[in-house]
Amino acid sequence: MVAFAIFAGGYDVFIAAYLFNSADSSLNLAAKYPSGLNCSWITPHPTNKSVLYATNEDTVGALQSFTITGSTLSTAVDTVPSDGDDPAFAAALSTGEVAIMNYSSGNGRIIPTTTSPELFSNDAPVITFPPRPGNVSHPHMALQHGTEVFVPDLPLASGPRHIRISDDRLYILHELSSTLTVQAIPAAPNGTSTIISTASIIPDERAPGALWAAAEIMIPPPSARFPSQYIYVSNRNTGVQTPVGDSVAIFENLDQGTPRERLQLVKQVFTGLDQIRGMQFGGADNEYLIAGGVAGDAGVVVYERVDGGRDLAEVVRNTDVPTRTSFVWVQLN
Ligand SMILES: *[C@@H]1O[C@H](CO)[C@@H](O)[C@H](O)[C@H]1NC(C)=O
Ligand SMILES: *[C@@H]1O[C@H](CO)[C@@H](O)[C@H](O)[C@H]1NC(C)=O
Ligand SMILES: *[C@@H]1O[C@H](CO)[C@@H](O)[C@H](O)[C@H]1NC(C)=O
Ligand SMILES: *[C@@H]1O[C@H](CO)[C@@H](O)[C@H](O)[C@H]1NC(C)=O
Ligand SMILES: CC(=O)N[C@H]1CO[C@H](CO)[C@@H](O)[C@@H]1O
Repeated sequence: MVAFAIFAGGYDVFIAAYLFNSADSSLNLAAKYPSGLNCSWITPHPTNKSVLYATNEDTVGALQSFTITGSTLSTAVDTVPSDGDDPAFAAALSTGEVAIMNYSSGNGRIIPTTTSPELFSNDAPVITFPPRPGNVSHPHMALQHGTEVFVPDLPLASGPRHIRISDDRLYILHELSSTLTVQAIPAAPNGTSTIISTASIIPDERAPGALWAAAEIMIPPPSARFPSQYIYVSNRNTGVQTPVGDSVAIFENLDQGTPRERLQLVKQVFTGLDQIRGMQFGGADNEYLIAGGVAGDAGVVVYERVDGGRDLAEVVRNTDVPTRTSFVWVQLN
């Protein structure tokens, strides 16, 4: 038996804790732990699994820290302002700092921690990103790559939203065009690289009245159990929803490093969820995926990767909390 606690943030005033047991495929809501308003993004410390960070996605946002003991969560240990509006993302860096990006005010902070990872220093400067003509910058994520932090900025035509780096490649999921692209990692400090391949992530079975806005990208590393690498991206239909809900699209990058390198769709897995903003892999081999919608009332669903990772099989659903937007897995035994 393998048991997990799965913490889940969302647009509310609590972090939900679910217990997932793989032996009997059960997923139960265990508790709702109080947080600041709209803890839409939660993320673990990179090495200390008992420390959790959460954003407060609000006008004048904040970053909060919590400690995890088993499957329980503390009240907020520390809270520091993000010095901007609507931080929709935070990432703990290997340096002990926590990057938080203010989606609506085009700025962010890289906040140091002090004597322990849940205590913040409030003296970090505000980083303001260059505004686009007639618009504000919309920094949507922060991803550490060595000594650099990459920040996708949404207002460009295609709307880069979330990114992943794997095997010398930068994969970008574009919200406004609902496309996935792959390119070489640009050289530091201000390099650029050309896009090698672009693929639409929108399913062929298009709902009339759909408005697509891609959200999350995950690339679990290959393992003995899943030797081939696949790219999992989430669709969000922000228009008229249908009963089949949004899909997770599974891609592979074929013939990497050759002139024939290209992204290829493997499968569209329909979830019944409404706008999958966040999803996260869990388990020793990243064999499980939990996803939730930011709208509707479909709750959260755990999938198992099957067919070597080329497909997802539903394990269990829980609708106790109608919407959730980000997840952190903790293995309990
Ligand atoms: C934060 O929560 C409040 C109350 O639920 C809501 O009115 C507001 O729109 C939320 N903010 C965002 C950015 O969703
Ligand atoms: C993780 O952080 C907690 C809270 O600061 C601390 O008590 C614990 O010793 C840390 N664990 C490790 C392995 O550093
Ligand atoms: C600013 O960017 C956002 C996100 O890309 C877009 O929805 C909005 O229409 C843009 N506003 C203007 C004035 O271009
Ligand atoms: C990189 O670009 C930023 C923003 O334009 C600029 O402030 C910085 O000086 C550049 N760094 C180098 C080393 O060129
Ligand atoms: C500290 C800081 O830069 N705050 C800015 C946050 O964003 C708002 C606009 O939404 C600016 O007015 C603040 O100056």
